Amino acid sequence: MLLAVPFAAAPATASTEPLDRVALREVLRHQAAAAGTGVIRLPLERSAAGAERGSAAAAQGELARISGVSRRTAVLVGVRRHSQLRGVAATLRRLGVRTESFATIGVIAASAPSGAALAAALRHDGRVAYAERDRPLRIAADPLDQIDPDTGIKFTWFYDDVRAAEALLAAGGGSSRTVAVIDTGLDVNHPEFAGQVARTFDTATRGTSVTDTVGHGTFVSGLIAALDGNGIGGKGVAGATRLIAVRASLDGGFTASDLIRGIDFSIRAGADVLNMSLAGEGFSSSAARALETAFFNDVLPVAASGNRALDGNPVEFPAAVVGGSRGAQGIGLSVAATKPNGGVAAFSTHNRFVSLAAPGAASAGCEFGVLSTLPANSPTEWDDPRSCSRVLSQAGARFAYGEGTSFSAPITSGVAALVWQVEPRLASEQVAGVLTRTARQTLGSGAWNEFTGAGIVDGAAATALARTFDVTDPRARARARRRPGNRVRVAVSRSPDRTEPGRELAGGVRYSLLVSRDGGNDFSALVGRRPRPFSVTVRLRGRRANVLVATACDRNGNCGVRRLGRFRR
Ligand SMILES: [Ca+2]
Ligand SMILES: [Ca+2]
Repeated sequence: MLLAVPFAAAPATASTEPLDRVALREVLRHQAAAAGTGVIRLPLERSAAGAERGSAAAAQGELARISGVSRRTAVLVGVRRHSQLRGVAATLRRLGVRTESFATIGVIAASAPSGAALAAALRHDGRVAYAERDRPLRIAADPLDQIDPDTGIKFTWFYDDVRAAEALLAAGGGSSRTVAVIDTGLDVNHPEFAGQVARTFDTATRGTSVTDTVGHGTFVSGLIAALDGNGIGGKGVAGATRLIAVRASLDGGFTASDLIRGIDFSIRAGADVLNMSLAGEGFSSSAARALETAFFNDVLPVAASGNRALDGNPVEFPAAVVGGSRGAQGIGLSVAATKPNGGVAAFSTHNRFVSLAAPGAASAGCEFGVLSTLPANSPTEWDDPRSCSRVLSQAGARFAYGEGTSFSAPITSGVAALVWQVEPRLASEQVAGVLTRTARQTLGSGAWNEFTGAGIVDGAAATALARTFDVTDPRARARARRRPGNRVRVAVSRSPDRTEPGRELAGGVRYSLLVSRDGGNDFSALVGRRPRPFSVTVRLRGRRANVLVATACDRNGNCGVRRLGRFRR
């Protein structure tokens, strides 16, 4: 399934440094807990310095294209600061523009009678970080992606391949974590999902009906949560793990705003894993903001790397936003597809953002794949006569094989939920780290490569590591003293890393100093990721209180936080 978002902005978000982000999240979490607030807003100050910097020319080009649209046009507008969201929305409404604000990610979805007036209003508005088109996207599931079930190999080979049984045993049969599947919907009446669906949401109507006429969302969901031992069909890798079914598409086509609405809903609904079995060219700053917001709320995005290796192998999104570069930690996982022999699927998109791999392809031709659930309603894509798949029926329920990185992502999402169950204190990117560290490499020397990433997901090894993973933060130690001339002297002391008995010690403590110039709303790194303690003199700025916070983070990203106080000029 393709998400062809031909946006102009540069794919620059992957360059942000994970440990700074982790430290900042820890500070924001402490703050949110103290204030009793729920969802953490994306720190736009930091985001503006990272994601959008350097794309000014691209942004101007995008505005010029918006300006050239004479009919009704849908645009996504990113503000520089959260406090500006209402004002920018009001400005747009005065122009006759319909607006929908996403307060947590600092984005406004706008629908304007024409592009020209909109572009004119936005071009010189200092509150606007960027504007980008929200184009409709095409359905692009290849009918040849499905296969004939008449093979000699086990229906549920993918389940054994990622050692799901061992992972389920370690997790006690399932996970209390919730996986949100942002897709084409779900057949909630399919017997394989009895009791497995926590919530449903349709991004178009904001209602709860998520009837899946494509089949893709139901298929993806079955790989995670299809019931084992109910006498029909196959089984998902995550056992008794609940789903949030988010329908972002009626026909396999998506827009960036559908995706954002789905991510925003999922974060609010308390999802822990976001499964995105959709991929396409073109980078959306707004979708990147939504995914960064997921990170700050401890939600793990898992995305299909894409199916276009044989079609020019373009870098595809959202996978390239969530996967780290060349095996480094990102905010989530970009998942490639492998065959029963462990080799990578020929169609599996490969690039430096691929994190790891999971089953999602046949041995050869179109005669294999992974088995999952189909909705009762037809015709789905699997019912298309051009598809080489045979649909199986059991007790009125339907099943089929499928191929694609679309199906590797949910297998990974399901195992991620199990890892999280074994060690609930893991942060989202630590769950990702556990999966990549324990992946079984099937290609090359064992090191990361752009085809299978760190290797194939291994549920047994991952849940074993989760039991010994260091989740204890170093105790941050620092002092701040007022100095003449509106200065504060900060001395950061050494923090030996800590862990629990019987666990690994992550070590490698890095020290940072964060500052807020506006009383504690927006924080940025004043000193980042030093390997040794340091002292620094901070000059106070602005009219509002300057808040100083020291952090000490170990190699696993466990951060101790020490608030040094509020200082005014
Ligand atoms: Ca079953
Ligand atoms: Ca530690």
